Amino acid sequence: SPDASPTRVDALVVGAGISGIHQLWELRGKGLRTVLLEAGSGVGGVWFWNRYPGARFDSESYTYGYFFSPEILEEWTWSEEYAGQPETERYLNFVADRLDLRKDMRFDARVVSAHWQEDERVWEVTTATGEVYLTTYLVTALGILSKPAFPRVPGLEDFQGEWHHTGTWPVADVDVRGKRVAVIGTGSSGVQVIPFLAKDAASLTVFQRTANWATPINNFAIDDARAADLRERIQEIYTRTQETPGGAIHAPMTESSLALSDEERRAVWDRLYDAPGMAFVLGNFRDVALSREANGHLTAYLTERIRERVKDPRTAALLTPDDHGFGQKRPPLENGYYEVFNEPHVRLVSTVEDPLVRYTPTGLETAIESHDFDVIVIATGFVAVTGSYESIDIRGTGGRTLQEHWVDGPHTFLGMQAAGFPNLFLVGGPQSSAGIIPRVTETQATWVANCVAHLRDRGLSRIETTEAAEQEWHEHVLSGIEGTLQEDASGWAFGTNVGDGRQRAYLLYAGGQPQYRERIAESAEAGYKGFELS
Ligand code: NA7
Repeated sequence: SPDASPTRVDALVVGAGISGIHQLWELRGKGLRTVLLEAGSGVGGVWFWNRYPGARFDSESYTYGYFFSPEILEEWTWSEEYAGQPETERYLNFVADRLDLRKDMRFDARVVSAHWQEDERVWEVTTATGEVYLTTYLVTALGILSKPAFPRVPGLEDFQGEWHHTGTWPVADVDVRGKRVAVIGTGSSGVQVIPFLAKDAASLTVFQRTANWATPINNFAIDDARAADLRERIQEIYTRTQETPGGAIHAPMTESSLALSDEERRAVWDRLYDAPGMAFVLGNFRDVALSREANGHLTAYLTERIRERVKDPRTAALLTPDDHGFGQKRPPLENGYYEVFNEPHVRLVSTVEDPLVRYTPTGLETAIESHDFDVIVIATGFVAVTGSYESIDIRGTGGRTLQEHWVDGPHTFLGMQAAGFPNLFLVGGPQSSAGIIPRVTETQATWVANCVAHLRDRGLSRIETTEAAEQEWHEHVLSGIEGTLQEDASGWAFGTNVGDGRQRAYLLYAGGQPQYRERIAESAEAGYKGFELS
């Protein structure tokens, strides 16, 4: 009840996703009284909420999971190279149980505010049900893709049918058999869910604003021999993830694609197109990310592949991006996506040609047509990275809100802290992540636990970064995309997908994971340079 006295802890973690779970384990390992609050009713984060059919890793399962625990590595075996959502959710539940983490987790506990109390040097954290926690250290592990973004189309409350956002899919099965189904959005989520909906629906209408450069995932089952081999090589695999920019086993090829002949390039791309996972995306020629000409050759190649797979030339043309190069938006991985559009009951509508106007009681109205649907699936993505922070009233010194601090886009030092917000650590927050997020957040979770132990061991209880340090990091973050095709890219990594007038700001970190790890380690080794300790 709201009158109950606050619970006092040393550290509080928000979020029981893959990062928060690890953070809880690390803090507990330092002997800190730690509690974790989670809005959902179970562990998993992204893998709890995104339970739409077809939701799946597109990084190798074993490079996405945890490496810190020998027990977990020994006792868990992935069944597929790219595990589906149910398996990943099972995995995270297994970890929570195996490491006995559940006893410090509180579910259905949505944090609504966190206010810094300078006098007592505590964060006062309040949940939607009025529970209050006082904590010396606050760690947000909110996930970079957790706050759903909706089309700015009125009338959803009028729609009498069933609707679901892919990012908050219900636990109960959604049965679309024999139903008229709509999907809005063709990013990674749309591209994953569409083939599954097409299989069961009586009709499927896909509303596409922007086509994406999707390439095949080429998933496969992990048999006993491969499982044994992976187990044997796991340290080698881990070392590889620590060396590549994206924390993946794939890394770009340094040779110039422009130095090759058309035939030579095509041979490489044919091979990558048939290779599993992110090989095509992350293992492509480096110059594709730097040179418009190189990128143009690649998109010409992919345009041909789309034409080969989609029978109707007009549909194929609509499915071919005309507004961005390969990699300027995060490319989806697909399994039979393009072939879906050859089926007679599937229709593609471009909302550029025929914009969505409103939801109606029976469906959706576009500028030129009225559509009836039983189910509408909203696959329009997320208010990425900072969106989850906007849902919490976070106030630092002097009552200043984090939203005020970030009004021109996020400002942090090392992606770990914001000036004016002492003892608040961001794990998987802005200006720190890109690539395989758990490979970044594991580094951060360890760093945070070491930092807190460092303070405790010296009788200190306050750490805060400075605006000067933030400024320096800001420049460093921007330098990571300078001279690359990311400079004029758009999409969720820049917040431009939301369409609410927010300023375009780069939300990720493009300097590569090895450099990121180096930077945060350097600061720690220098006694937490860029922070004030007291
Ligand atoms: P994404 O990648 O942001 O994709 C959302 C899609 O929804 C994208 O195609 C958007 O088009 C589209 N969209 C957004 N608003 C509208 C409206 N109003 N009408 C039509 N279409 C719209 O989110 P996902 O959930 O697919 O994937 C997120 C990440 O998760 C992904 O990158 C992986 O890292 C995992 P747009 O391109 O904005 O024009």
